Amino acid sequence: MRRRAFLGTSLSLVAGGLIRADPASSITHSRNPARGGSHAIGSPAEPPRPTPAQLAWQRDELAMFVHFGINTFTDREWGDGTDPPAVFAPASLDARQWARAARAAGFRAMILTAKHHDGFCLWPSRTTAYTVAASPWRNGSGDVVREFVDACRAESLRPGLYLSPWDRNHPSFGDSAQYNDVYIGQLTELLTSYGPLAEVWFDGANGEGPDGRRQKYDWPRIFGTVRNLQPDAVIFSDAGPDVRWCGNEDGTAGEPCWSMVHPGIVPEPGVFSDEIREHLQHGAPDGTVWRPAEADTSIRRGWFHHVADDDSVRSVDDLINLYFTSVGRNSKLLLNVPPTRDGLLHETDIARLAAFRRRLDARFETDLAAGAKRAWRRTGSNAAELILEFDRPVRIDCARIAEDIEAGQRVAEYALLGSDGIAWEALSRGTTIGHAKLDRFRAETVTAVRLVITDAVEEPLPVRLSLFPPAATAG
Ligand code: FUL
Repeated sequence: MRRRAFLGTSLSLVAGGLIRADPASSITHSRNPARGGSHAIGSPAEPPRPTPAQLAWQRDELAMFVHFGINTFTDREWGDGTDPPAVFAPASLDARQWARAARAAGFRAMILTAKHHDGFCLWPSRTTAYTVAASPWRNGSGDVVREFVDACRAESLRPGLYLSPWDRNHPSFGDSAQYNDVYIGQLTELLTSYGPLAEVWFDGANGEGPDGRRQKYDWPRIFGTVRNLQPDAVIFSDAGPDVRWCGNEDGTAGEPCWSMVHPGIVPEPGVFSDEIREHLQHGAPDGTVWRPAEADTSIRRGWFHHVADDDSVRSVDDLINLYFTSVGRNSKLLLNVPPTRDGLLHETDIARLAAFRRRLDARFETDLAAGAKRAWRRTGSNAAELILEFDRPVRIDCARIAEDIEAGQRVAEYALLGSDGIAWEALSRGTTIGHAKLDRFRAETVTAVRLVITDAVEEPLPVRLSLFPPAATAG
């Protein structure tokens, strides 16, 4: 459901604004201090490294997206901003139920659509009358954002908020300077009233305002406002500056998936081209900033809950595949699970999430590599190998490989080989590793395993390798 400007050229960022904070470009570069490491030919002079906030973001691995708002009640995906607040009437909204389901399924963060493209604010914003305060819910004294962040904290989830730049209700939308002030006002309310946020999510979808007016967003000011008010939050958008979109809404990161990018290729959110899509998917081995990819998708066909989709919630197999193509490709999975009109997650979705967790736990329960004898050796300036020897034959069909990304992402090509004591055979081959690379392969019984790194952008450092036996139910 993305609608984006499809442009081949870079746009210059809009200047001016009330709160003149760091421009995005200086934010981008100053937050990537170089630390240690020798440089292989072709690598940047100061190789990018993750900030503590980016590290925490990636280590979450799973975040739940919560699309909820006017559309939930009108059975739409994109409201046009004309639906009356009176339709917003969840009978039994319980954000704690969302958070409990997320936590039980192993999610570590949760992101709520505080405002979607229809402009309806789930908190009582002072910038517009189009909010929950004008709805019958809790007699107009409710605040979904408050209940959401409280529920996240009660369940030890890190809260994040989505604030759609595109606003189909606000009369100033399309009058760029005026709407930028409104948007900064909304952002400021969200960033100052609800405690620490882990992530602020900026959508790239952007249609026209009244009479076809095009809004020019002041991205430097928007990103600067987040940096000033929530310095520990990561900022997500197509263009970062901290976390980038993976380039599709299927929950599928690219192969390779570098955490480094060239910031000039993705100039600002909502600008799209084939080149940009490729870059978002793959990043670049010589990218100059650290900007890992987030893979977002929905557990249902739509982002919002529709009764018609109740029978087509993703299967456990499908969710497991998603995990392998996102977390398992050095990305993070942001899985949308939309509440119903009651304000509760649907029982089917909850059951599916619980089954997903059971399957994941079973899949990764027994790390057979834990008991193996290990040897790591460098075999060249950008090559190395890890050898694992078992004291008895083991049957394996899945590997988790991990680099210590605090020291950057280095490996560019590898092969995983297994030996039955007589001959070596390839189990899997890959390119990048990063935070996690998950490989599934035909089950083999082996007495030794070699991870052979044949290319790296910096001197390869020891990697972690875990090996798993075939699960009772394949996953
Ligand atoms: C898109 C939006 O248009 C969808 O409605 C949804 O919010 C998705 C996450 O991003 O760009």
